[in-house]
Amino acid sequence: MFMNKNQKDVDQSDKVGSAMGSSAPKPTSMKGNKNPEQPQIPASSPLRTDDSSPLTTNVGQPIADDQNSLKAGERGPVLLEDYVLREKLQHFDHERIPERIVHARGAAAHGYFELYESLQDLTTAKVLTDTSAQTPVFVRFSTVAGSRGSADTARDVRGFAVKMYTPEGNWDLVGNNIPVFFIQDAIKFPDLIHAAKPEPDREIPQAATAHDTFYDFLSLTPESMHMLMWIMSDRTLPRSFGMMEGFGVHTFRLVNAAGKSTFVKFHWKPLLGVHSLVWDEAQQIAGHDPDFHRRDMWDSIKMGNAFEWELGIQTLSEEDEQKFDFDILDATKLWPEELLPVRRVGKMTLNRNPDNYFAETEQVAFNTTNVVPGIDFSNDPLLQGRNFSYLDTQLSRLGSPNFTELPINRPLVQVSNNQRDAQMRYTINKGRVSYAPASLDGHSPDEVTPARGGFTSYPERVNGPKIRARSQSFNDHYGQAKLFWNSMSGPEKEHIVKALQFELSMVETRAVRQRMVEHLGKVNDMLAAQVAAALGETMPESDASTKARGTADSVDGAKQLADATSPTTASGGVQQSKALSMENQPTSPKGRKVAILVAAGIDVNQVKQLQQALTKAGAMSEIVGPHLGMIAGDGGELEATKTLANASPALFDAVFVPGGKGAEALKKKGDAQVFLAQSYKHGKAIGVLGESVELLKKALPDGASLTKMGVVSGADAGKEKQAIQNFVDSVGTRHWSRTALEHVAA
Ligand code: HDE
Repeated sequence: MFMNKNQKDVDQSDKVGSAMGSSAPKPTSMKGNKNPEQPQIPASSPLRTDDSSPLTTNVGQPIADDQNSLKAGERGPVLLEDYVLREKLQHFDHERIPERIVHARGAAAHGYFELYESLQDLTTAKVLTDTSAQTPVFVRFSTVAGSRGSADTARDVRGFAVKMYTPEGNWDLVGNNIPVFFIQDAIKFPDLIHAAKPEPDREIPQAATAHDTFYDFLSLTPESMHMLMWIMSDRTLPRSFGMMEGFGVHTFRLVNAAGKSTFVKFHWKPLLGVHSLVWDEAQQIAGHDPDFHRRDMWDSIKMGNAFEWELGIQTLSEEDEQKFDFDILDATKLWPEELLPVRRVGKMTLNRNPDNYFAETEQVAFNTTNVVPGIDFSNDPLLQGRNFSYLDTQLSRLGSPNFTELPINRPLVQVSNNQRDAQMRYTINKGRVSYAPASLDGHSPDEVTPARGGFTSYPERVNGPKIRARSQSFNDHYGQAKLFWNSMSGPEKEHIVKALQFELSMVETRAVRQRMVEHLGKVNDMLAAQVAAALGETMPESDASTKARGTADSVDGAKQLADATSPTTASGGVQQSKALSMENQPTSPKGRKVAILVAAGIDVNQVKQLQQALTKAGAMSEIVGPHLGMIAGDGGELEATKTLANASPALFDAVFVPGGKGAEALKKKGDAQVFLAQSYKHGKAIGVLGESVELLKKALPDGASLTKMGVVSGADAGKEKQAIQNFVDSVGTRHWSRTALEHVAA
């Protein structure tokens, strides 16, 4: 019999789980799990092939000719007998599964989670108590509204779904990069998504909320106002998946060995800090590189820059459930960190790219009900609805209840129960018993008591009438929207204003625009006035609105907005929360990308020094030349990997132009000037040395700040080294207070 070379190593036994793809999480890293029954993943698997394998059909027959179909004569008709052709085309015809109705576009990576300190006072979950374990994880990031083929940088919430392969089964924390949600009850979710998705008659617009149906729904759903502030903020334009926070959103429970329950909110805090793009950049990137985020993650991990987050928890005792002026079961509310601080308890590292997009990233199936003993649900009505929805979705998406047997979805621990059969059953169970109670098989598998680690639901006392209603305590819809607005810096507020001006200007129905302005007026006068002004709508006269209209477009806009605050409610007395602003986030050049503009005659030593310093700092760079390939410079040659025609400044975090004669040639190039002007306008670090200082001057209008706020210029010979280091240090930072921004033509 012919045997594929990968097959010969494989354990061919019919033991449960004996054949998992090598793409599955590697159990070897799970130090804590000593279960002898645990399936061993073979180093190679019959499910995996590589390019050097002999070509076969799907049942292993060797194929001699895969280039020509079987014909009756060289010029004759193709024969139905050609099973090689039919198998290949039929496989192809069925190569897609239904895309996710939400979160269709995503990218994922493997990694692991390590706990800093045991949380045994709060929970029995091994993943949160065993500090010696390294728990494998698979994390999928996604946009919500767009289809699979849409662009990464659409203004949208990002999904942040974490699957942990723990010794007690899989724990899925299916969260977002925003801590709250649009609606309070799951029964409204289909309406929300129908309103956000392309309009059903015209299938327009793709991956965008800027249209009538979305704002029609929001304007009639005041509970969405807090979330609206978040989605109009820079949070929906992340610079990188690795520079986003993650949130479990809902209130969950932790339950300890004594059966005591504590409410908990989960957070992921990125070690690279939280950073964003600007809207203009995001739009350009959608054209230049729709795969921007997935490429960034792939390249970063490939070059050894793992993405890292700390797991944070906010906890609240059962006794304090009713302590605040917001309801902890309401997913449109966050717990201000000033009120309930985040305790950082562990670290997640993503350091391995998937082997196969479809087998892993597309087929991974998250489910909010995948919790482990010691973690339980609250009565948040949004979470309760999700607890039905995810399994239901996976059944229709993956076509069979056996999707849990796919390598990426399989837990690393033994699965044993009496469930059998169904489409695509992969496990070969042995014996006569597939029911319980059963004496024929020694009562195996048998239930596990809670004392021995079996999952048991927290016995919360529930008593109430059967009723379709919402608690009064869910009624405040503007308090935390104000808290968020108050907490933003001037430039962040300006970005929110501009986002709303843009989005609502795309709404054709005037009544919807007006309703939205009215809602904004309940958040902040000046915010509403500025949006109203751009829409040509009127606001009731007030001091703030008159003042705001006067400054709608002025240089001082951000400064004045910084002072525009509103007294809040539903926030436990916290009026402003530093944790909500991105202003004070750590910055570093790590994971950033720098464009180095060059032309013949450029100073090659400066480029080499810069590249060295960037590599040391964990940053990437590309040489952008007049053409691809070698460019002769002063002191050697450089290889250009991009050209001004295919490298938009939007794809880079900073730009550097070395000195030397080449600067003269660049000065004559409009594209080079636009490159610098746009980088300036978007607040990015700019480094110009020697002769290139003149190029920058030419690119910017009078009054632009040339020597500070992220512009590093070194005209003096001998000071280049310091200038290069200063530039590298500022690569991860945006400089919002630059002057003359509105005069920059880019
Ligand atoms: Fe989801 N959501 N969702 N969601 N969600 C899905 O499941 C749903 C909600 C989130 O990378 C679907 O497998 C309902 C909140 C992420 O594969 C579906 C409700 C949050 C992902 C579904 C919500 C999320 C999904 C579509 C309201 C943040 C992507 C495909 C009750 C806490 C997971 C799928 C991945 C995916 C239903 C609300 C996050 C249809 C009914 C709130 C990150 O089952």
